[in-house]
Amino acid sequence: MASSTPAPCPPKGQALLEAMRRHLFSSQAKSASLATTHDHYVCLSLAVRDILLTSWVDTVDTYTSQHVRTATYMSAEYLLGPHLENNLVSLGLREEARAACEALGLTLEEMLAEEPEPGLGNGGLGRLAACFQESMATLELPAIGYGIRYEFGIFRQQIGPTGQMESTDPWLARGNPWEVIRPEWSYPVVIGGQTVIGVAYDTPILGYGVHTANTLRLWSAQAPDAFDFASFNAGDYTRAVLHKVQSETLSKVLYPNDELEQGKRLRLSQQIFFVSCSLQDMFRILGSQGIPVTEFHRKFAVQLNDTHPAIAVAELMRLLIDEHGVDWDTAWSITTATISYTNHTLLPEALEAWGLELFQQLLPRQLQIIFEINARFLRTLRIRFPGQPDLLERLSLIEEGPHRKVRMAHLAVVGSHTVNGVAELHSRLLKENLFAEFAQVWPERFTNITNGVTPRRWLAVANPPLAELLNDAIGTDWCRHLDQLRKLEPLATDAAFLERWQGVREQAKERLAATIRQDTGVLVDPSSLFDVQVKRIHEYKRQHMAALQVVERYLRLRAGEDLPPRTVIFGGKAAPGYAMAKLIIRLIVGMAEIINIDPAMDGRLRVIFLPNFSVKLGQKIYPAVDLSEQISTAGMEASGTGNMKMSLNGALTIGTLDGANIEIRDRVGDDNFFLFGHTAEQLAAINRNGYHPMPWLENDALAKEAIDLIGSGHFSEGDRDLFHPLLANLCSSDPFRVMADLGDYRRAQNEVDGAWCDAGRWSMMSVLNTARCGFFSSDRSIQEYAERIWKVVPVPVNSCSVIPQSS
Ligand code: KOT
Repeated sequence: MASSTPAPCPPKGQALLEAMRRHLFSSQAKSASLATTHDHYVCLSLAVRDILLTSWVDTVDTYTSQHVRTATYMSAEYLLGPHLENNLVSLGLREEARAACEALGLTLEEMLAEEPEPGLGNGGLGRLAACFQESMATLELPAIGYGIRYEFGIFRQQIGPTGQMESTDPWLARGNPWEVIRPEWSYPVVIGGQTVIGVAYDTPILGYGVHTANTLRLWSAQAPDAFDFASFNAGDYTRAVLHKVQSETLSKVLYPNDELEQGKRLRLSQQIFFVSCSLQDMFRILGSQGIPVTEFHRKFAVQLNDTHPAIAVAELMRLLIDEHGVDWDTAWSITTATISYTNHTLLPEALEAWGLELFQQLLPRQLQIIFEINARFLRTLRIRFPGQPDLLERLSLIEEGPHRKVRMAHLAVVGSHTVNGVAELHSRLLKENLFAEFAQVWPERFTNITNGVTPRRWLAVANPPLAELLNDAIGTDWCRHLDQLRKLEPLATDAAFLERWQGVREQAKERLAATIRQDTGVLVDPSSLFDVQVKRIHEYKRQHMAALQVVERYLRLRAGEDLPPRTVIFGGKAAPGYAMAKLIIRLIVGMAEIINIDPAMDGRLRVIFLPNFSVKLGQKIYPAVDLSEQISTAGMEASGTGNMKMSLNGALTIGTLDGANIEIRDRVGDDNFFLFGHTAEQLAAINRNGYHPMPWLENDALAKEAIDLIGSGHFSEGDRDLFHPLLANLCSSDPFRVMADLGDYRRAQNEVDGAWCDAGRWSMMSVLNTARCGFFSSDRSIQEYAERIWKVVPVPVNSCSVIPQSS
């Protein structure tokens, strides 16, 4: 531990310091001489928690005494990221905490580095849920987040010579100072005839600069009776603990598939487990406030985060009818008045459909209810659309055929009053394709709410130098009202401001360069163009197209072309069973190995694969991005949210007309966005005529050369077979239309090179990206959900704890 003269501590810092010392004794049971860095992290977290507890308790009291209408968000995933710094920023105590740490001879950075992040999500969907929780608290909306307390979150990724290697994420191994167990709020769930108990673990979600601290309630599975004494007494110890082990497996691990459904028994069990606990908890709250169950829909709005919690439709019906004695018709009006559903993908492989046999085994009563819902639904359809049996079959909740299945998306649509997509294009395609016929039946049910990201974590926490520059230039309001960033526009041509802007960007890039060196051993030049694609590895996101572009650049540099220096940075996890995605990682790693040591590159090209992309790592990366790669096949990325984080932090986007890219470009202006590629409509037309990549490839000598170089084993130590599956796929079916877009992608990349050479112009474009991105705040998204879907209004919390103004 560093020893230094204690810095003078401001009063609130002094209070934190005293609380840390107290917790070292009372919570960690240690003397200062034995305390580890982790002990100090825990003490600081507990000291911060002590401060926010007042708000948390007061928030619950306010909501309870005022019988407020409450939004509940049901999500199988929450990709929260670390809590400590976010809470410090929300409380306006970051500098005070820094001083307190320094008084103990520590640094705040050391403390922050100790926090394991709760990685309870795969990617965009889980991260969105986390941004939404924070925005709901900041907007002072009564809300509860419900989910699963996975003991192991998303796997940790290491990168070796053979690509991705996975290991477990025991994020709870050293305890979790941010949660409170509530054993008094436990509920039984019957799955496959066996009862499992869900126990509530609560985490406070603090709003920024307000007294609201909402609750994220995650369920942990427990066996009802830990021990089967009959078996134990009969000498069969293994059998005695079997049920306990089986039960607790339920919340053991997060499924690591992003946008791929595997139809596993445990997965369906996880879904009913957390959905049933959450709904039972809502009934408990109703009861405790003396509200009749027939008022359920007036007390609660339930938002389904994709179809993972769609079983809620049947489970709410079951609880109303079987447990609370409500008749079918009343139960159905309550259910459909309560539930709404957000769709996050059009990819067919992500659509959940559970085999009837499995469903029958695990959830026979819920299946019976689904059949009844379906029978009544089909009856109304038959009356409205007589003589159209095909239509009925297509809309049915049950997929017919040799393996009959329950279609969870259909259950969600039928059981909801509102269905939304997450960006304009996505919502339109939902209505035109996936749910076209549902949209004819219920046109008013479908709407769009474009995603957003929280400016607190993704600007104030991730990029303090930029936050400070903004505070100086336009005041501090932007953090709660991101539209205020507009005030930056006139400064985009102010030389003195641009110089400070450049300084902020350089700092971020130097910081990332240091991380890259630490994590990969590679030295990169912070003055080079940082070209970044970080997200889950998926063929539709086309990391392989970016990789091809890098190989082309390598060939051009070797041929003596003069191109401005670039550092191309990739990061992201591949689902462990997704061979093609893993092969793409392997290609990037293979390229990096050769290119980074090639003297012919003369520092003009570096390729980096940053291992274990996470919220924590994202906080270091997003502020340092010059060029944001958003290159999915048009029509495939529902929205994207990394695109927003990068643009908000001053990156320029190279992207297709896909997801929220379209809306980003509309706002930042087409001069400040590098557009390329076919539109979704153009691709649909190409598909109708029969797509083949060869004609595109035959006219493209550079692409051919790049593919040949990869095929020659240049990036795989002479192994010509390794990348064959990837290359053969690109040259035969090319399902994601890489070849159709590659030429235009190259043209746009050349434009990027040209623009980068005019540093002044680039800076101006960078400022305009930040200035015009205020729309993409998750506060705006949540405001729309609250007003248009949930009909939930802000309820300010008056607390006796003092919230200092923004830091
Ligand atoms: C995963 C499994 C089933 C259904 C959907 C998914 C899914 C979708 N997981 N992540 N997404 C992403 O969600 C983000 C938030 O809406 C979007 O920005 C992104 O485009 C989706 O790919």
